[in-house]
Amino acid sequence: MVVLQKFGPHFGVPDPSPFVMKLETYLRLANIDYTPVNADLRKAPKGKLPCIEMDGKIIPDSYFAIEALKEKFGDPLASGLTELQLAQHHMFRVGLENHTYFMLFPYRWLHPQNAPTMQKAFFGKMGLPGKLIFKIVQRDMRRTVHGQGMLRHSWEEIDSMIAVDIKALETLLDEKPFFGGDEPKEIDATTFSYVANMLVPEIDTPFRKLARASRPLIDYHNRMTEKVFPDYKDTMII
Ligand SMILES: N[C@@H](CCC(=O)N[C@@H](CS)C(=O)NCC(=O)O)C(=O)O
Repeated sequence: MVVLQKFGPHFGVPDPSPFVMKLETYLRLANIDYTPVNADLRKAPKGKLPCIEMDGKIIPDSYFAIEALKEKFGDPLASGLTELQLAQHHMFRVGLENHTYFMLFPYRWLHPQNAPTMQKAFFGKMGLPGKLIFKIVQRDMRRTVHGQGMLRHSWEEIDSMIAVDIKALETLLDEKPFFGGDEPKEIDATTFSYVANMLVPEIDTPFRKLARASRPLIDYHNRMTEKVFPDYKDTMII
């Protein structure tokens, strides 16, 4: 049995972390039985989630977890794909994870219009200590995103880059039902985790505004939800 260590559902999505949701989507797409548990981040070996527990070992990081799952269960989600497609999917994924992610999460946690929502959702029950912890969390995040480079841009500059990412997603989906083609492939674990995290949470971001104006991305979200997360079908958008 595989155990998925996650943050847990928040804001209508199975997990507000695109990395966790990618891994959970992968497990479901690959038909691997798993048990989700809400984990304590402080106990995570690399200080981040997700992790999986498998064969008595804890494997941190969505990438290494998926590699370990492929080793044990095979790689059904690569079937029918060429080396070129696999390489394109790889670079597409790392683009989302190393660029888009660094706009999605600061827009939630650091943008003045959304920070109070995050504080209330994650630390609201803790009273004054919760407010102080939130300030420390924000300070650490600010350092991370400034070090990565994104926080050196103005919000207006970030908005302009978000619009380009949304347009690129639409272009890459093209007329296909899934990013991987006629059936979902491994890349759809990542793309779905981003599209759902843009569309569903009621957090006011340009991601939400632009994705909600995109019929192709909404239809993709609905298709993936129906196929992979029918337990979240109330998040489907008419
Ligand atoms: N490379 C990691 C990234 C995971 C990651 O960044 N997780 C974030 C949540 S989206 C996290 O645990 N952050 C907690 C922290 O940095 O303190 C993966 O692919 O799993």
